[in-house]
Amino acid sequence: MPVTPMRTRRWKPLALAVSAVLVSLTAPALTATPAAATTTAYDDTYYEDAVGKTGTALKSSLHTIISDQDKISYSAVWNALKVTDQDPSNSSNVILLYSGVSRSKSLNGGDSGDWNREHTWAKSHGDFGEATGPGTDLHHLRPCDVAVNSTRGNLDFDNGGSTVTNGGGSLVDSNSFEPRDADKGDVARMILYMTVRYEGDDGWADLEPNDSVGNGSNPYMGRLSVLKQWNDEDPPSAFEENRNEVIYDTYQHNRNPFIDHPEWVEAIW
Ligand SMILES: [Ca+2]
Ligand SMILES: [Ca+2]
Repeated sequence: MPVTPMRTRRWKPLALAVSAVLVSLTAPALTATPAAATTTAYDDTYYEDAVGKTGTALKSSLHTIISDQDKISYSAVWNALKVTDQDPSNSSNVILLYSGVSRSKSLNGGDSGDWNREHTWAKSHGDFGEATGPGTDLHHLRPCDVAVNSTRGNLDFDNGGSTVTNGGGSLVDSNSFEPRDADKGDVARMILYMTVRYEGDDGWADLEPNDSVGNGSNPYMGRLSVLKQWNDEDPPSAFEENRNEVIYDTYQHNRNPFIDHPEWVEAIW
């Protein structure tokens, strides 16, 4: 894993540091363990004001911590997604949300067969659009097949429905969308990140989860009880953890706390 120069390295992947030392002591480096082994243990300096808290106190602390960030433009999101969502098995491709398809980075666009920028927190829920802010926040933006993105639309998330065409097992009905199993936890943690990051104190709507579907343009996303289940059923993967790291190191310099600490979902909700 490359060590990228950072603005302020308050968060340090302890396992990475330890493995680097071990590698230096046990040449040849080719025998080093895979990078995936570095994604579980770390030092919690980034979260030091939040550790030990629960409920609204935890949510408030996390809001303060993760609101210290840089932002990128919507046009810059294209190239950022080519880095954050690169296929680990093919550096020419990105992995698409909901379908799991690996597709050429160069097929970004709006035509059939292209991939585009999915707002996992639908931009109409709170009407934040594509201006720099929640509409360009990489923590919830993912490459997605154009047609699958259109099928998801601005639906809330819930279980059930009929099979989405080329959707990797995702389901849809009249008022909700269910991602394929491997993306369920990712979606839950992205949605809950947005609710903590956006609290109505910076000119954008206060985004909040609720247990409804059909939230329309209200700044809510459901269903919370289902998102909590999905967070449990699909824990953070190496892909998801790497994406969090790249956003922190290279782009926004803030983290999704629920990827680092999925247990904080239960601690707050
Ligand atoms: Ca997953
Ligand atoms: Ca909020």
